[in-house]
Amino acid sequence: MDCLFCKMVNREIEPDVVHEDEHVLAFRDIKPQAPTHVLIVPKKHIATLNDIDADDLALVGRLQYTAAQLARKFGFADDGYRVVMNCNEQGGQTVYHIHMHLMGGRRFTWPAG
Ligand code: DGP
Repeated sequence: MDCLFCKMVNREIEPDVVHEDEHVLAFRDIKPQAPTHVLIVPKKHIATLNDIDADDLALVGRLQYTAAQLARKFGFADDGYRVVMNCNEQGGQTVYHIHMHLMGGRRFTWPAG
């Protein structure tokens, strides 16, 4: 399958990994939007948030759990941080394998652009 994040999961491309377990890989974003910007991806290929099915609920929860664990590890859990999941073209999705952006180390504004 010609999916960038599957290639990272399979190590055809070597990402800068910050966490890995049986179900999830987390690595640094190539174009960081914050002092720490990590992408948390399920090892299972799911193209968009619209493609999540009932069997994936624990997996999606694991993405959020991993984000909170990493926020603690990076030291910004208490100060605060931003998690984002973009869906489809108008949502700003550019890689069609779901991923959670975890960004920390600066103040974020709202609403998002
Ligand atoms: P999104 O726009 O939500 O689909 O986010 C895709 C993110 O993927 C974007 O922040 C940039 C990042 N990205 C794209 N190509 C690469 C790559 O080759 N390596 C890494 N580490 N990140 C990438």
